[in-house]
Amino acid sequence: ADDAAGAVAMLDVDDLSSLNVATGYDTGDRLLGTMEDVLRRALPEGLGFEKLESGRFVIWLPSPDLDQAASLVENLRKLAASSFVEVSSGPMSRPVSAGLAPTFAEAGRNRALVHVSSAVARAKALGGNRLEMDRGQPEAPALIGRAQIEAAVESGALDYYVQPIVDLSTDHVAGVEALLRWRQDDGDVVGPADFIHRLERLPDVSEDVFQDLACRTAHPFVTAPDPIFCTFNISGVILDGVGSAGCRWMRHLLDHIPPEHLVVEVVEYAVMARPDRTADLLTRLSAQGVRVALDDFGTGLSNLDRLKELPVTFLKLDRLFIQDIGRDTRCDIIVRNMIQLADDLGIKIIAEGVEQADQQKLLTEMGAHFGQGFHLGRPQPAGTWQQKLL
Ligand code: G
Ligand code: MN
Repeated sequence: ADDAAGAVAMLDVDDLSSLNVATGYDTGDRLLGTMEDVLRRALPEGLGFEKLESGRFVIWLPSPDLDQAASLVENLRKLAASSFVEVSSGPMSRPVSAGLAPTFAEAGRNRALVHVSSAVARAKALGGNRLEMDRGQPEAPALIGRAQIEAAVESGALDYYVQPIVDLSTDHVAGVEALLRWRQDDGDVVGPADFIHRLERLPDVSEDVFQDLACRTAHPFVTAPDPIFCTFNISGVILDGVGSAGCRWMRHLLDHIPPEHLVVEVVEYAVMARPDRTADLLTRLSAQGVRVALDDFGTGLSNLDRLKELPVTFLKLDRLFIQDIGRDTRCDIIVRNMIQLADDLGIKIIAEGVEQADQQKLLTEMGAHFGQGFHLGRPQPAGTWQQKLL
């Protein structure tokens, strides 16, 4: 019953967003369009492919023989990687990573996509521009369905933790960041990075369960006699403009939580993936009084134009810069100037990863507005911080 029925291949352009940054937002789309044409012409008779919303190409193959499929997929990968678009500086192309995995009739399409995505992720981790196979089966991570989510929420195993964000000038807790946590049967507590990709469908079928959980978490903090703000991370997967899952999620929260105590944290790559739609959504939220934080700022593809265009209230300075302040002069210079830049723009810095007292002291002296980190308070179940803070 466990015999592979066929195979699935996936092609994914390496670092497409850097192309958009370098040459304008539609270059990536144009390049994907060219690849689509090339693939359509190169595919053997009878084989179809689909282009996922994320810009990845998926090819379903009727034979389970991975080694035989590998040479076909490797050819397609090379063709895609040699596709190019013309921009002002000349032809532009990008390396392409590929994955290949078996499909199992009874496991369905999603299971196959989990396997092949993990093969692509491995290809990228190995430097990209290559094909990796996932032979799948035994220890494949099971998909998580609605019943399982509901049971985990019911038992309290799946819940939000919160971590305080401290006003460094007064030492008072100004807000909390809500962090989704799932206690496993073996006692391990894992974060979304460990299970998001296993949800049955994205946006998940249990969207409403997550919405209720978020509301219940924020409510005590934002309605206390001395209310503090609550921040939520919005994943790039659901942040896709007005009408998206991210938008529905925010609307639900706003039905229950006063906007002035809500903050949404977005990471840069999420903004990059859909710049126009994301900006539109964030602008609307901001007009309603919800504040926006740019998360993990300073790593990845930090583009200062985000600060020019987006309605940003907080800049969360990545802990990479905080961990060496006081020891590495360059870090000090970067942090001090980031604070100055934020001040001049009317933006508040939240220093992430404050793990030691001397870091807090230095940041306060430098004029950083807020801090967050193990030294100031660890992420703990919302109820625990509720008792200490309210
Ligand atoms: O990037 P973001 O703001 O979402 O970061 C939240 C994550 O950072 C949480 O998973 C939390 O556990 C972790 N975190 C919070 N404080 C610290 C800290 O002081 N040091 C480290 N290494 N991680 C931290
Ligand atoms: Mn965050």
